[in-house]
Amino acid sequence: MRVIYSEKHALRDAKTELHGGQLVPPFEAPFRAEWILDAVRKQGHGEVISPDPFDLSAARKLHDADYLDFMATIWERWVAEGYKGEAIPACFPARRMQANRPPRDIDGALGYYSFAAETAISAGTWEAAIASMQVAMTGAKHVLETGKPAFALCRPPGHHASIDQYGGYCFINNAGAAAQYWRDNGMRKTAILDVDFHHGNGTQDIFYKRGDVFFASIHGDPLDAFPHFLGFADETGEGEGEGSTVNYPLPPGTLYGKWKEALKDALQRIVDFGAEGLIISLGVDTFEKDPISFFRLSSDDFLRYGEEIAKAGLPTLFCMEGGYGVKEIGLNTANVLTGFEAGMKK
Ligand code: 7XA
Ligand code: ZN
Repeated sequence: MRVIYSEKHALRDAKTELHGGQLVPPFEAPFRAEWILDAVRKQGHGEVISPDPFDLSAARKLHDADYLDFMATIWERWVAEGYKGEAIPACFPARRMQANRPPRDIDGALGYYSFAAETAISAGTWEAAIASMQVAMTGAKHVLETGKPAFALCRPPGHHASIDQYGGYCFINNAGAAAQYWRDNGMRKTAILDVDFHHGNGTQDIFYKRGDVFFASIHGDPLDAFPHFLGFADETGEGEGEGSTVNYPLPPGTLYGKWKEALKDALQRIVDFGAEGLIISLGVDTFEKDPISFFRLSSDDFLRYGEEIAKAGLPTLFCMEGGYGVKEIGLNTANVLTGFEAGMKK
């Protein structure tokens, strides 16, 4: 399978994450991409290419202009303020406050343009985020031109980045940019299936009122898992998007059997929708040993579900999202791709 990878991911190298009341080294760190790249090469998915230099025009159709301007300038502003640490939000527009006036003050702006506090902005973050979007879009281009699958080794991930907020380690919605590329280049309907452990709140937000991009997400019940405030089963889309969002919140301890039922249902819904292409938001934090999640998938389960996805028979792009801490993140990612290729041959 064609793999798209940019060394610029390493520019995203924050030193802090707010976790359990402490500033710890971030779970979302450069070694992740290296481990994953090694493993996909080991399983023979070795044709690795660099991304094309896509500009932000697709991202401008997903994210508000003022959000993108904020992201492009926040680190320089933070340094100019004289702060010594990394940029972390601390004050948010919560219930019964007004969320319609972007503050001039930098602390206010950080809270306005984010939805959570774990993700610290550091030097190079924005450049890496743009490269990650380019990785996804280059994968989308490859799939559209050849009809063959591709793996976009995106880092930083993207599925939490909403119309106007970053968080959950995400800044630009990479899968969304890939879908937008397909839409802008002739595909009438497309689908994003998010199999990361965490709900893809950003992707849902972006496409919630659109009828051209179906969004399905299988994830830890938000009552028990980040991002906590979106991803419930009663969220089904709005306006033109009514019926084109589906959520499968699942409880702590979920094993592959139950998870697979959701997967099969989601794939059927995507086929019924008439999607001409499929983007998988591929997080491997559903693994039983993931340090921040609570599903119980084994390494073999990743092979099996790769095969299931292939049964949909759609041109498919895999975009990397989460998966942390343990060496198996590489094996599990490669297993999905290997399983998918095996499924294509059946
Ligand atoms: O898919 N999203 C992630 O893997 C990021 C989750 C961030 C959780 C932070 C909870 N303190
Ligand atoms: Zn995740």
